[in-house]
Amino acid sequence: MSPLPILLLNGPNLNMLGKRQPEVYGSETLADVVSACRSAAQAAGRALEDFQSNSEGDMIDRIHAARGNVSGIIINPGGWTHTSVALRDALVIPEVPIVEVHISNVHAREAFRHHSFVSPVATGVIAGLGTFGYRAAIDYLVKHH
Ligand code: DHK
Repeated sequence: MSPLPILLLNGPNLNMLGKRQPEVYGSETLADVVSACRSAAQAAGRALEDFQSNSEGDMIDRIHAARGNVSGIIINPGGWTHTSVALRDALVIPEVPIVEVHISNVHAREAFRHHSFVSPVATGVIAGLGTFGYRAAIDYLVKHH
C-alpha cells in the first residue's frame, strides 16, 4: 500500500504570492511553490495535495477532511497564525505531524506577528527561509513520516 499523501495548505493572501510585497514574500508564485513541492514529494515517492483559501471556514473544512487521509500537513496559515483559535483547534483533529511555514521571519517583524496560535500544535516551525521553507518542510515529512 502506498503512503498517504502530504497536504500543503496556504491561508489568506498567499494566492497573491509573486505580486504581494515581493521584497517580503519573494517573486515566486503560489503555483511555482506548489509545483516545486509536488516534484520534491513525487521524487520521494509521495503524492502532494494542496489547498489555498481566503475563507477560514473552508480551510477548517479541508482540515477536517484530511483526517485519516493524509500522512502530514504543511501549513502557512498567513494572518490566521496570529488570530485563530479555531484553526489551531482544527489542526489537531487529523492527528498527523504539522509543519508551520512562514516565508518571512515573523519574529523580526511587527510585534503582532510574534505570537502564533498554531505553533503549540505544530511538530516544527520554519520562518524566514523564503519559499525554500516549504521545500524544507516536504523534505522533513518525507524523511521522518
Ligand atoms: C504570511 C502572512 O500572510 C502574514 O500574515 C504572516 C506569513 C507571515 C509569511 O511570512 O509567510 O504574518
